[in-house]
Amino acid sequence: MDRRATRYALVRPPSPALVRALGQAEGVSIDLDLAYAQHASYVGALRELGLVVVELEPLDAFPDACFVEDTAVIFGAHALITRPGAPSRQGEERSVAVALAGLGVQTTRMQLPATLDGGDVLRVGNRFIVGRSARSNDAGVAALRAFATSVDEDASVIALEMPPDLLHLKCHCSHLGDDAVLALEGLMLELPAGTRRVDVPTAEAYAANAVAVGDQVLVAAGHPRTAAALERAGFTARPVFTGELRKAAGSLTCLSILV
Ligand code: CIR
Repeated sequence: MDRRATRYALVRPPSPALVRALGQAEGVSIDLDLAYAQHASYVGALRELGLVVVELEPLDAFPDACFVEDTAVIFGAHALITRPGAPSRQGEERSVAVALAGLGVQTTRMQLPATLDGGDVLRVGNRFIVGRSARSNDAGVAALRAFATSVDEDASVIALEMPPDLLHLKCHCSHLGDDAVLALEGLMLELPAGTRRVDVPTAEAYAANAVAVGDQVLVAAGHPRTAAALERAGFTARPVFTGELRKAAGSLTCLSILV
């Protein structure tokens, strides 16, 4: 398997259309200026981790386009370009595919009737755990399996049924490198032997989605018990504020694709 270090972060700033993004609760409104500022500070934090940030153009025709993670699954020098599960998001992936190809990533396109959101895919080494959700269907899981095993014949893909009220698997867990995960306490995950697990208390569930680069972890601000658990496990927790993006069901990993 390709174990190159992460070098690039692909991001897309929100456009004014963000106010129409999916997943907003009744009566909640997004402050666009604050959303732009929080996105910019997230991007700044990625740069501080030493990543080269590639910024895609905002897409006004796609209110959810800043949540780039859902459009691609990276595996070493390869990417599966998804068909996002929400019809209003299908098409976001086109410019992501072009940008990834420009970085030298080998891209594979997912075909009808498959749908899959990158937010449903947790990878630990060459094991993929994928949420079967309202966004990611059986054909999407099969396409992920075909992709993963074409890159590494020993790769495995395990599907996990998501409860209807959970948008994505990674709302409740995230990858901390090839041998560790951050996960909501009680979440059952079939992790490879030897994987370290850092548990997130239920009261801080939103913080289970974090972005790790080496031993540095961007974690949602205001979740001190999760930050402390990460520090105890040897990571450095770096709080970032994404409250306005959270109003559109966004968390931290969804705002970037790490290559
Ligand atoms: C959506 O519902 O598709 C967006 N409003 C939020 C997507 C969040 N994606 C992610 O966490 N991977």
